[in-house]
Amino acid sequence: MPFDDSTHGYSIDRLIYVIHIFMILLFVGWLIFLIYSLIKFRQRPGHKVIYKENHFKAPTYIEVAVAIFELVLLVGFSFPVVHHVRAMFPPQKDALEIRVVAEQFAWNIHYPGSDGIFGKTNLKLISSTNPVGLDRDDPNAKDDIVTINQLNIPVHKPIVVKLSTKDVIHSFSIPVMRVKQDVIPGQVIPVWFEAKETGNFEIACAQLCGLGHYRMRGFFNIQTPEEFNAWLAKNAPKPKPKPAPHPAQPAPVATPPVSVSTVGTAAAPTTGH
Ligand SMILES: [Cu+2]
Repeated sequence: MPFDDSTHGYSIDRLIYVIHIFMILLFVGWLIFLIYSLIKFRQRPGHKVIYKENHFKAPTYIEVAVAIFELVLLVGFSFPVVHHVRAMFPPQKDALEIRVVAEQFAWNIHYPGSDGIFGKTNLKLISSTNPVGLDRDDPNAKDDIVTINQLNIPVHKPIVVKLSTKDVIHSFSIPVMRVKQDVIPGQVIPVWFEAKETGNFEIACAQLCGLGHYRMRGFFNIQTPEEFNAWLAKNAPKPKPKPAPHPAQPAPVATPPVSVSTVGTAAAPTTGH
């Protein structure tokens, strides 16, 4: 298992271990039975095949025991984990909400900025320099931060990531957070996690989403709250510089218009001779 840095990771890991131990037991049990049958019922002189059904009690008991154990796995282990990880979202006031918009082939990561409110986005504003279509005229958007393939979070704080995609199905995967969620066109899917320790890790796209799939490697940095705030401040949009007042200058001397036909043949000014 990869390093587990999330508060809920142990419950997922435990479930995976229990299922694997159970599968190993089943595999070994069936293998022993298969080898036993191959030897016991092999063709040999003095033994004839009997085409008659025999009813044994033992297989029925074993089958029932396996079914009961699977039910325990499902109800006792899986349901609580799924409930905790997928339904018990942290209260909004305690969590940091981040939007992640997937596209071929990048993760666009949108932070609400210091006001904690996401600015409006608009499909029509999406461009190569504005990958999430943020409306910078919206007052709430003024402090919003958008990064590409760079997800920074503070440690010991619940993080809610709202996942969406511009094009195809991607899969948002952070192994150290035990998070893997398909990102579906037309849907906004929330996931949450909380980091236990600081460190630098990676985001992967876990669905083959096209030729550039491999490029959807993102960087996932878990920072101390101080480092995170400093990072936010560093990446905050700079206020637009006010246009400098026009200095009182004489109007530039208008150059005489050059007609198109003379451009190629116009002689260079002969000043300085
Ligand atoms: Cu992808």
